Amino acid sequence: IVAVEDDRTGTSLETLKRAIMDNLFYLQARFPSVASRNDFYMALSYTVRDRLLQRWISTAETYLQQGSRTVCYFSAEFLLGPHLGNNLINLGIRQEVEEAVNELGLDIEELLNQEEEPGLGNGGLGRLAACYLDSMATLEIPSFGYGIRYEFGIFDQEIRDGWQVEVTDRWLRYGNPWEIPRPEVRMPVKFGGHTRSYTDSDGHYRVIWDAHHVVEGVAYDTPILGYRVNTANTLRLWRAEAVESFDFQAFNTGNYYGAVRDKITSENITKVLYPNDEPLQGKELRLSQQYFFSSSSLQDMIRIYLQHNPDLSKFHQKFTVQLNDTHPAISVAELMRLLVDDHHLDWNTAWNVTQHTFAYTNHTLLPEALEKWPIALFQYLLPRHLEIIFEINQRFLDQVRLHYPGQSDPLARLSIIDESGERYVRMANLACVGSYAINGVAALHTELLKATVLHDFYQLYPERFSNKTNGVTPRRWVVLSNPGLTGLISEQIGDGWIKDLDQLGQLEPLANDHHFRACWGKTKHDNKVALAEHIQAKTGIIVDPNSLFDIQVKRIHEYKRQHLNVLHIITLYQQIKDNPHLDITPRTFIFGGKAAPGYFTAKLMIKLITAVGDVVNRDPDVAGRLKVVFLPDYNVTFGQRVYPAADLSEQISTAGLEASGTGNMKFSMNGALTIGTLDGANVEIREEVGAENFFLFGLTTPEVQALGAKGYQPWDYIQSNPQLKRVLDLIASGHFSHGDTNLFQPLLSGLWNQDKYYLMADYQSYIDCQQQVSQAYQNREQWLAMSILNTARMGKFSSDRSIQDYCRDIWHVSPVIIKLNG
Ligand code: 26Q
Repeated sequence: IVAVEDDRTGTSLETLKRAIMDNLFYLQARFPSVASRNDFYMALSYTVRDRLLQRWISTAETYLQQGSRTVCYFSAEFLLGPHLGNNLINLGIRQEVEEAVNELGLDIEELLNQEEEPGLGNGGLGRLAACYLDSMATLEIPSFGYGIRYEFGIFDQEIRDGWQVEVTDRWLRYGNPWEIPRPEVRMPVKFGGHTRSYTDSDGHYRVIWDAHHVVEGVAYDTPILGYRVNTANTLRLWRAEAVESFDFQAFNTGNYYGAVRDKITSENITKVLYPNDEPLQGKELRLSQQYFFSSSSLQDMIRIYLQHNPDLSKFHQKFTVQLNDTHPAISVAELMRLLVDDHHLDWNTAWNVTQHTFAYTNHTLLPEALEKWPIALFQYLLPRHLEIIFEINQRFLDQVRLHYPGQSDPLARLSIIDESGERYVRMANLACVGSYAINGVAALHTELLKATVLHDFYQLYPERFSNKTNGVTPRRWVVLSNPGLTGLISEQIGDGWIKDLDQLGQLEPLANDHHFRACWGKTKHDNKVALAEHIQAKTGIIVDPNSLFDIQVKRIHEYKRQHLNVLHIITLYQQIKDNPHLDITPRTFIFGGKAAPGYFTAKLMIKLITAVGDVVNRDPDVAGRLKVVFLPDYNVTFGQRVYPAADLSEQISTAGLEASGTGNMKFSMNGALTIGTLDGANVEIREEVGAENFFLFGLTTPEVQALGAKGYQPWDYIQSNPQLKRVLDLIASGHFSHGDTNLFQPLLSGLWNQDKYYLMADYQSYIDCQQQVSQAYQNREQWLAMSILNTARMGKFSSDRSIQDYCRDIWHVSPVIIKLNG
């Protein structure tokens, strides 16, 4: 007889098999003979979860006892990707579980594929938050993630007739074995109404906020296990529930229908993720979401703090909050409100706490992408916060005036309130004023921040600024997604690199080793074969694994210039049409990415890619030498298939516009070479891998700026480049649109007239550079050496390095080692 603990935490073959069958019976209520694949997935997931919980509980107990300084990562998005495979890797039981599953007559790959990924983010920013949670747990840093439990995550993308169609993401449909609901952890969150003030018996001025309605935040926890450590941190996501208070009932007497309708309105707050990665228009529901999760999280932190510490004036010594962009920036005003109105701290003490609690990460340089909310909306939804923001602003501007006597321009730019037309609250300004640290996400990005969008704040508070170059977790992005490469590397240098990525440097000498190159090439080829099979299964398109896999996967955006990639494809196509016997490096162009549903031009870019593919893939002159594939529904799961199979990584944004990029890092880690501009983290990747192992093209940021300043005329470039003109004309002729000459006009006239993203200026440089890529690929030995060196030199881009930088320079937190209890 096995004890309960052994039974639920043991990892012997027999214990695992028994646990899976127990969970199938007692949690899914199924016999094996009637169980579906999903039932088995659930049974296996609960088996793995049991083995997490022991660590999770020990971690929570240790943090409580030690009262260690803790990081809270506030983010409106956490793009986690599937849990099962990752937890198997981090627990170190992948092998044992695979055996147990086999002996039960099941297939581990099938079970892994059963998981519906939690797509609680749009792209880079949300995925960065997920990598950071993995690294914080692996580095044993006391930390919480705080965010929103969206019932519907990022939409599923289907392609119909070449166009994007959005389908609701019902990820919770069959249950989520990885979350633990905490119905007893509930935070009231107020909205609307009015404020009034009075003076209390001790002569203190007090404000009361009589809200229009209250919503409750209910906690749902997901354990985040580190790699081969006992630390399992918490991601706490909030779900909105209606409160049925006495008032609520009374208010709705005789109006049962109305009461239920109001309940639905409250619960709308956490229904759906906004699928835009830019604040297109200031929507009330979006601000509600931001305030809802900021308030719930801060109240939760104060509750935890007060369990051991009565004195809130030292709150910032126990907690630090990282604001992932301005989406949680309302937290600055909310912490002030909680401290002053609810906990009766005086303003100066509260401001000292607030200002020493928050740190702000900026992720964008586009001025139009800076979040701002109309004053009227604020007044209506968060009347008390507007008062607090006015007060913060007045005191802040008084300080600024001392700095700039008699000058009104810097004041107008620094003010939290934009008064140039309709009045707005500028969230980036609120975040800067309320934070002790401000950072960009790549070296170039931070420099541009200091020089442009946050220049005035840099002048005022230079000591607050620093760079923290992004990173990605090698656990998910190499070990989990690329087991072949992982095995090959570990055979040579051991497995220390998984937690210390700089050790990949030991691979460098092997770049010259003929046998190792061959093994490296074989691994890549195997991954390409697997991707080719997936492509055929999903799209019916047959691609050749011996061709160069040229891949661009990321959100569809004009500034990311997927259409520049298409111009290259059409250029090659035309060369083949001119000379069908042309000796050309066979290529497979693979695209993936979602467009914001309201972003017409991005959707037209998808249609252009699929339309060009339809013609090129079928043209007998091409004879299979070029293939163009748009893979629908790019997400974390698909990313895990695609990075390991790439030869060439497309990182071709207009210089100065991509804050960092993180896909660029995932590709290089897996041995792809990059064709890219000097933008975002590309600059640092090229520095690390060496200019000779990176395909650079295009204008630099200063060149883009200079060209813009002198008056950019795309026409100059088109007129003087017959090849370019032919490419544009071929699209315009309807060649890719069944003769329809109007379809792509919006895209084409954008390029002819303003060409905001300088495609025409960068076209020839890109084409020439691609020609070098094609040549380099012909020299297989040389290509393999470059590929090995790319991986070997990627140590810097582990998110472990990023997190260590944050810990040392900003958070001032240190590891806490967790011992297992019991
Ligand atoms: C804001 C307000 C209203 C609605 C939506 C939004 C919103 C949502 C998501 C605004 C921006 C985002 C996401 C931005 C994002 O993903 N930025 C990327 O962040 C990465 C991580 O730092 C960088 O690598 C990328 O360069 C940057 O584009």
